[in-house]
Amino acid sequence: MSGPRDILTVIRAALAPHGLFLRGVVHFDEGDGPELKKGGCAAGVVLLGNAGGSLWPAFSAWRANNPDAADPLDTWSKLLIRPLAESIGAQAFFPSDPPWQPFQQWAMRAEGLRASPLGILIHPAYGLWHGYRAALAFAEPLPQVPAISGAHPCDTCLEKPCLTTCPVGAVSAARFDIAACRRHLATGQAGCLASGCLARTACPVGVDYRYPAAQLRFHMAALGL
Ligand code: B12
Ligand code: SF4
Ligand code: SF4
Repeated sequence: MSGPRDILTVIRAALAPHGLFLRGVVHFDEGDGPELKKGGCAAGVVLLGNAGGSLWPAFSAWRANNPDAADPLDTWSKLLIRPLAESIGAQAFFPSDPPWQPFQQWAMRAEGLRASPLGILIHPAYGLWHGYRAALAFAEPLPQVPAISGAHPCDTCLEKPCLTTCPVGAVSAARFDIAACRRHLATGQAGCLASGCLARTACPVGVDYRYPAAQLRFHMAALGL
């Protein structure tokens, strides 16, 4: 039987070929974790996600063979992660499934990240170019995984170009105006739909992790729906 540290090794090994990573581990006080189907609350969750375009080669190869799949990125993630969860006695939660689990709060606790003015969490290395694909919840306590240490990049970014680049002013420190953004995307003429959110792209952190053009188009099409 695998010990807790072995479980993290098993998870890392199972996901690496698909461009997904173990992003961090959250430890809950008794009763604070998400409720489990088998009863009780989780003692911890393991966050899984992508850094930069890491998932794109595996995902796009799968998609080429499954062109009609609905919600393709969620479907692909579930096909990979549900069997893994079952094999190691975990329950999988997915970020887009209602009721929404607090993935960003979990990521702040697990990885020591903070929010950018865009609402997206910023990572010191990956910048705004990362995301979460699932959380594996366990009834038993999990091993410690160190959080990232270091300064919050936005604190030392004096010009904050992410707040001044949106062509329709949809982005402000107070809120993200999704209706204004979608109206703009619906015109189809702007750079955003074709080459990604200009506000996100304006950030100078993590430029080497910027998503490949096809992935940017895929996410923008989903946001514009
Ligand atoms: C609903 C939602 C949206 C809504 C926002 C509505 C709103 N005001 O909350 C819309 C459709 C606008 C949206 C857009 C995007 N989203 Co979104 N979204 C979510 C979702 C599914 C639920 C958020 C929620 O309410 N959670 C429940 C609460 C209890 O959890 P929480 O951790 O406390 O929630 C935090 C967020 O709500 C955050 N927040 C509040 N307002 C906004 C607004 C935006 C734009 C974002 C990103 C976060 C955010 O503050 C909360 C406190 O920390 C999450 C996944 C998830 N389960 O959290 C993804 C999520 C937050 N989104 C994500 C992303 C990447 C985006 C987009 C960049 C996607 C894209 N296609 O480009 C855009 C942002 C565009 C931009 N210009 O910045 C990522 C963020 C990853 C990261 N690095 O932090 C998440 C975690 C999904 C994932 N799979 O990784 N999103
Ligand atoms: S442009 Fe500056 S303030 Fe905006 S997300 Fe990037 S580092 Fe943070
Ligand atoms: S996608 Fe374009 S319109 Fe929407 S918030 Fe980003 S810069 Fe603004």
